[in-house]
Amino acid sequence: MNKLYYAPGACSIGIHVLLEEIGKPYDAEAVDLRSPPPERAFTAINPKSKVPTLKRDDGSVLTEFPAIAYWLAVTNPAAKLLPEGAEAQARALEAMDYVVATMHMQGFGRMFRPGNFAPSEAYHDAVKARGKQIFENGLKVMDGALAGKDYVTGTFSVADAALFYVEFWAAARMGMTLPPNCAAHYARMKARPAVAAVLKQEGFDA
Ligand SMILES: N[C@@H](CCC(=O)N[C@@H](CS)C(=O)NCC(=O)O)C(=O)O
Repeated sequence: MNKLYYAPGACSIGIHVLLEEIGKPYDAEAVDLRSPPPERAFTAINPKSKVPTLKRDDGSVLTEFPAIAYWLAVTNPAAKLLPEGAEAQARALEAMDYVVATMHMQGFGRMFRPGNFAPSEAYHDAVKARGKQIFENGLKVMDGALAGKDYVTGTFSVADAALFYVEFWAAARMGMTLPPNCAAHYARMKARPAVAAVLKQEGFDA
């Protein structure tokens, strides 16, 4: 059985949603990210000490959100986690990469861990402000991508699971107002039984 290592409310929530959408049994173990990586037992499983981490049936470990999402999609075709056709699939991967690499790592990364970008505290407010700018611009880009559509590529895909986790951070954790198409997408995602189940499992109100 696949086993997801996650932290409640972390980016791993997107992979948790995909596992629920697939509907096959899986294990999930919460990891405490508060201690420094060398002190985490979990570091022995994933030397990067990051969630999401997926330990698969054969014991091998897969890391990085886009790689896990892609692998789950191609190994579970019945769940239709990728749209049909090369163009739509490329668009799903494009959106997922933008969410993870830019909105999360460059945007939220600056807001939550300014010390990773500038050792001197004197620059931390400026780093956080730049992170917020990157994140808000990301929301604008994704709002445009959603225009006239229920999901990023029209039908639900891995891209929506990625977009959901940054929408969740923005709306539920930071109290930000989402632009209209993202707000509708976030509501639509929360109405999916898989998303409601994951929010409950991770200890959040749906
Ligand atoms: N590039 C990684 C990012 C994963 C990541 O940054 N995860 C965060 C939680 S949202 C984490 O595990 N942080 C723990 C730490 O930095 O010590 C991915 O795509 O999976």
